[in-house]
Amino acid sequence: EDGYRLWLRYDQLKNASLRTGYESRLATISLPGNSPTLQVARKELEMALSGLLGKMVRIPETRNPQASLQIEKSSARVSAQELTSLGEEGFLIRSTGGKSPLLITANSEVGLLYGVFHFLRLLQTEQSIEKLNIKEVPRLALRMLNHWDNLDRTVERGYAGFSIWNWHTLPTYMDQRYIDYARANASIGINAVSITNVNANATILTQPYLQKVKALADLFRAYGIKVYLTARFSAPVEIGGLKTADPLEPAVQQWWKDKAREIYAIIPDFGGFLVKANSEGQPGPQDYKRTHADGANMLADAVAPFKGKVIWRAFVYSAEVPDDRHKQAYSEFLPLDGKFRSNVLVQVKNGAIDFMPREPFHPLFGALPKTPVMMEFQITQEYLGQGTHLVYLAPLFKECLESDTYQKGKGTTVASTLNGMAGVSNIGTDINWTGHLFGQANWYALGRLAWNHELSAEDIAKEWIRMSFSTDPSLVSDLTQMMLASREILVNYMNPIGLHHIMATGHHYGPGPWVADLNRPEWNPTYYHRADSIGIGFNRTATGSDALSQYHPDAAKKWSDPATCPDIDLLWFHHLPWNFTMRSGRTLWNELCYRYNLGVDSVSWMQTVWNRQQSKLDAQRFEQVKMLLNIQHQEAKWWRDACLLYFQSFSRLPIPAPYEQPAKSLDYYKSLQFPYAPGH
Ligand code: BDP
Repeated sequence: EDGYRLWLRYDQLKNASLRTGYESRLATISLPGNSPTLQVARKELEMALSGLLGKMVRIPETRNPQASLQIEKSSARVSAQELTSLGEEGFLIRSTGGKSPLLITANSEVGLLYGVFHFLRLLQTEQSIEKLNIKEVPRLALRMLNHWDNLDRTVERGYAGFSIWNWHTLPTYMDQRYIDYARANASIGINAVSITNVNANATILTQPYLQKVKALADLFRAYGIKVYLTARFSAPVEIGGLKTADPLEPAVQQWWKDKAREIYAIIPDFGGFLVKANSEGQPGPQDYKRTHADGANMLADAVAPFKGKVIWRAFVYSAEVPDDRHKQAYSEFLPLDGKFRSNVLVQVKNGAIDFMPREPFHPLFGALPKTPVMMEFQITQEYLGQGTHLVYLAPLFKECLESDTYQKGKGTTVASTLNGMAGVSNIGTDINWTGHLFGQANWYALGRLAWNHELSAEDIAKEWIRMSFSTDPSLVSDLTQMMLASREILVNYMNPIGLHHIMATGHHYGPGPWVADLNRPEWNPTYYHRADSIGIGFNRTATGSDALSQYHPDAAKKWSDPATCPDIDLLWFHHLPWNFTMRSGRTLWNELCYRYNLGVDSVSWMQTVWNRQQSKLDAQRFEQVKMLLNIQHQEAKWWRDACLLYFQSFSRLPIPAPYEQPAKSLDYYKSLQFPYAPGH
């Protein structure tokens, strides 16, 4: 068991009576047609049922009106009204019991494929299929993975090996991984993938590379997945021979129009461009004193005739250093609301800083009523223990999605303001795809939540565990508890009480709260925690940077006063004295000590939970996770000791007696170097 099969394992069901029940209910299957998508659906069903039922299952291409499972487009057994309500990608699974056939229907073939995967999930998780009436319609039209993969196959912030795209052997050699990748994505409803790094390389837009991209797009089409590319804003200069990339320059506009036509001639359903501009040194319209809207609209006009989209990222940096980086994207984009073409989506990270273990939601959500907005989550764990820590991210995703922006009155959740959702991929060439086995759950959760943000983190965890390991109730319950707690555990040992961005420089691996020598002030951890002899935290209220004013007053209210600000966000919004009294009755300093220690102890608890399920787990995956939990435990201690020692140099207070005292000196922790840690 190396984890390669992800959640699509299809081993024989252990419960014999359940198996027999399924077998008789699925004795004959009608799935007429042989289009690429239907062939994919048929093959998946054949493989899955053969595995789950432990006997060879073959499904003919012809219609069989007597079959016990009917899979058909726009079924006459369903009212026209009901069919309409399914939209383009929704599906219906219905069984009325008795001898009447089971039905999977949808308006499109991809909808049928989604229905098939959903149905298989029911079998994998051992649900009854006797009386089903399942109607699923995706909440968001655009459900996307963003790969930060470079053409040399390194992956920015990738911790699972190299890029799965082998640009050298494409387009002729089609790796089996591409197929399994598409299956996995289709099984959770991902319908778009951007395959290149946002720190873009214009070479991807040249003919030889477009032919390689075409090979992937041709394969992914059957799975309902559209391919997007990142567009380097300066491409007209770098590969087009122009002197400028000014978006208002007609020659530049024409270059992009020609490029779009060239791409669409090769990939007729090309999704469009994802763009990072004027951010962290990337070129952009501001290089020519134009706005983000000018840049986005130029590209939008180029792809519009082909129904393409432009996804423009709001993760920007201005040349001048802002008084608070928190305010940057909002200040830049708010005045542009209503100025973007209709085929532009603005992609906003979940929080205003950068994929921290915990961030309040980004103030742009709900603040751009005239602009379609997409969520950008990070699945790869850049700031969350990278490839070595077990952190289930659905609670983080949910916390943000359910936050109330109040922008259209109470209950305007972040989720309700979205037009799409993207996750920065954690996929690489590692045998189990994601490095840490539990990273698979984060890929899975992103897809499931993009499909339906109302699913609970717990239900998603349970599905994933049942499909990935087993349906044994004690195993499911233990692993679910561990997964649900894991994010808060990491927050405790890394960034408790609203602390953020105190990671080491560049690679962001391990603690570096002391770092103060980077070029831009807002790259330094000291900028974020602001520890001094009086206290710690970033004052973002009206008496500080006033980032709070970027939120709707009703959303900001609870944060504005330390007395009402939830503990989890306290030092995000306030600079408080070391002896400030917390809700727990502890002083702030003692609470910090408590949280860091709780984090470490909780990793021990995760180890206990994992170890006690050993007999129900296969040896290979058990050992792998066990070893990684050992690392996580060591690193949690490292975080605790390094941070407490450093903050102690300001608080001048003792680490209370019950807690383990740091093993080494602050200088020791500061001296640690990681020259080969995966970074940029
Ligand atoms: C930061 C990463 C950097 C990315 C950047 C981005 O450290 O590698 O290029 O985000 O989102 O989190 O563009």
